[in-house]
Amino acid sequence: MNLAFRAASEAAEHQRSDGGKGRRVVVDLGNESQVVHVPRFLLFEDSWKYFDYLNKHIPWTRPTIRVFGRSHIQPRETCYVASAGLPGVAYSGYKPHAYSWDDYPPLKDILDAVHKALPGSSFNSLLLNRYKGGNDYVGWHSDDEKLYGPTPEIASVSFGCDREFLLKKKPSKKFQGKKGEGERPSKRPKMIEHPDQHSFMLKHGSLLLMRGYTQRDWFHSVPKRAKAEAVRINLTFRRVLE
Ligand SMILES: O=C(O)CCC(=O)C(=O)O
Ligand SMILES: [Mn+2]
Repeated sequence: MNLAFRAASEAAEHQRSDGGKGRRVVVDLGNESQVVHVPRFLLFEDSWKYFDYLNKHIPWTRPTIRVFGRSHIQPRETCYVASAGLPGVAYSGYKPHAYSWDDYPPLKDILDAVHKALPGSSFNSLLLNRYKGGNDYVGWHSDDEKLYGPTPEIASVSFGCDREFLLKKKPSKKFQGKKGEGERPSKRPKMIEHPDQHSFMLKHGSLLLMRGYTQRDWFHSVPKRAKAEAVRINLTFRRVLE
């Protein structure tokens, strides 16, 4: 798809609530997958206070993980916080210790703000990531673990260095459409064309929500960026099913 067409079609899919602060962009990825981007979710100054607190107080670790049968040091630091009594989370052969919300009270304030911005949401766990520079990254993956259910909402709040967040459609397993026999082109329902890659610049104090079938149908990543020298902290709030 050429870039001009892509820009026009994305603009048509976006709903912009207002032009300034609190602007919310809803991107329809097709097939009941959506992303909501709120570039200025938290106030700039408050966001630096959260950044400094998290940078200093979270017990960051760089665990060894297994990818395609080989051990690697995870290319970013991490920590996990969850409500008591939830089933444990595991990814890439690593089972993080679940810290308590009570240990880090500012996380509860951020969680409250997320719940307020997303009526009906009720997150009970949080994966934190710290990218110490442009060599730290998260590769292509989806958070499609069974314990999040078939249509998980994942709310991502970012602090510090701006980093690009990419979404790429998974290859489809089967041919999904069926041509009606003897149907004339003019009678076919109008199809909205959805690009199969998207990019979001996740800025200091921003919120990005993935919902619907985004984890089933799309991969996401935060690639290496030589010029992103400063530290970035990202929080992904999730709901573990009980
Ligand atoms: O850092 C980000 O923006 C995304 C992190 C992520 O995808 C994850 O922790 O699963
Ligand atoms: Mn993820």
